[in-house]
Amino acid sequence: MIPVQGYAGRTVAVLGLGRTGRAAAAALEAGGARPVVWDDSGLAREGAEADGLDVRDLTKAGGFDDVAALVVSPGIPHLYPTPHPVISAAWDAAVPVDNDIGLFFRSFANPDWNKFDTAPRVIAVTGSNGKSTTSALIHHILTQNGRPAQLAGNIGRGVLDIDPAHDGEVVVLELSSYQTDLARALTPDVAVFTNLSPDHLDRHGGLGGYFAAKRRLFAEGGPDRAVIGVDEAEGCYLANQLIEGPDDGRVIRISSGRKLAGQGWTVFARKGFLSESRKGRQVASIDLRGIKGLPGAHNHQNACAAYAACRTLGLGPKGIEAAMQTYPGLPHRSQLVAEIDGVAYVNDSKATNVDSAAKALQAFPKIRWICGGLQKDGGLEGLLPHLGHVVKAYVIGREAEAFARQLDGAEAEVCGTMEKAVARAKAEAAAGDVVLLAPAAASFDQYDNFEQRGEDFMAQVEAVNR
Ligand code: UMA
Ligand code: ADP
Repeated sequence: MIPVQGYAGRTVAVLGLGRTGRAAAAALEAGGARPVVWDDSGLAREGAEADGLDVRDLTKAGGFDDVAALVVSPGIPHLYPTPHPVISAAWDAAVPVDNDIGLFFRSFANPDWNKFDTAPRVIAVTGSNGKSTTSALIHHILTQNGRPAQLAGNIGRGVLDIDPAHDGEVVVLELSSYQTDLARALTPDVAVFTNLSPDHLDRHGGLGGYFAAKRRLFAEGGPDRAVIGVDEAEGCYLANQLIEGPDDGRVIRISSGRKLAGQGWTVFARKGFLSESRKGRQVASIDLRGIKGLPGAHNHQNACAAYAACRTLGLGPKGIEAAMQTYPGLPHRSQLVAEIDGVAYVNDSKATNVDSAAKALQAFPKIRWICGGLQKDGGLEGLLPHLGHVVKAYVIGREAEAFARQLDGAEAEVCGTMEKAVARAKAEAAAGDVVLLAPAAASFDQYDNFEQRGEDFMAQVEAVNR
């Protein structure tokens, strides 16, 4: 754990008692602060009390009287669609609101570092899609190349939960827009922006607010190096804002599909080949096509981002390539679950928005597509140009009929449940087909989360192939 610095002897309020809040409370205590905690769920409060935490009703008048700061979990709205009442109360009491990421950046360095040969570094990864894959891939490449590394953040581990850094260690943090928006300190050594497409718009008051939240990672005085995906206008704008001139090597532009020109430092992938250029000359290339853990152009974008981030730390192209070959992939992201009678079953349950599903639909040639769930703002129009590889759609979810009606140009069968969708897809699939779960929707209408949905898919695949 990283003991939180700066609050010794003071009371700090913690709102939300999931992974973030629990780790924050423990880290505050380790740094000598007195955490007082609150959660809207009675069950969470009972659990905290049983573990000896000091539960305080922060919604009551006077709840912030002796409080130095409020630490908020990312799942709790701090501004849109409406601020959580405890956050409004902190504002009224003029108590600074922060999150675990802000505390982390102010507490990570410690006096032990004076004895280190190599100062620890932090790589932070944000973007709409590909954050987890890019972060996990960077972590894998580093460890395979003998560099000590830890992985935390939105990928599932509270950042304050990691161990204090060793000599030369690299901490890889996946950061969501919820996390970058609220943090009062954001100072990674290397910051990565993968791409931008609409997601979580309700929490940011629209696309502009969503982009502004992610941009905070690159604010003035921020990273020494920035790795920026320039496949959308927002990335081009961001990269341009950071450079001092055409050959500014602090900014590495990356692309999947576009040959990047110019004198700067670039990494791009085209037709399955990654290419690195500096000062207008190619310095390395990698054939990505046979890498099992990174199928499709979207994963090639992630490969470019991870490659660039590792290059900033001085790793060589050959070592990076060798590590990519052994990248095992993450569950629920382009995960090959089974290959039976020439039919592949791929679990991409994490494709919860239109852009990520569209990318998955381009990664395989003949697709029996399981989709549907709780639709996000913005509709499904963004998917329609990418249905060319879909042999047939099998639609699940409570609103399956309405979802299916929007899939103009693809044959769609309303299945409702995963059980039926997998059974129907299996019955109709021929050798060479891919049965792909890439829902383009959130899972909450039928499941607790995307992981549970992916696990159901895997269980049904096993059941029909038994
Ligand atoms: N809570 C309230 N009031 C509310 C909402 C929630 O009291 O109005 C309480 C809940 O009762 C619960 C706690 O807050 O006890 C949960 O907090 P949380 O939702 O922030 O969950 P954590 O367990 O702390 O997990 C968070 C991230 N969750 C979200 O951003 C929603 C995890 O990302 C992250 O892995 C973890 O911190 C560690 O950093 C998950 C996620 O879904 C994977 N992220 C989104 C995404 O990837 O799309 C952004
Ligand atoms: P995040 O952590 O940003 O949600 P993940 O690596 O978990 O990203 O991938 C989420 C989903 O997005 C995957 O299921 C995959 O379909 C898709 N995806 C992965 N990388 C990219 C990318 N670079 N661009 C677009 N979609 C992607």
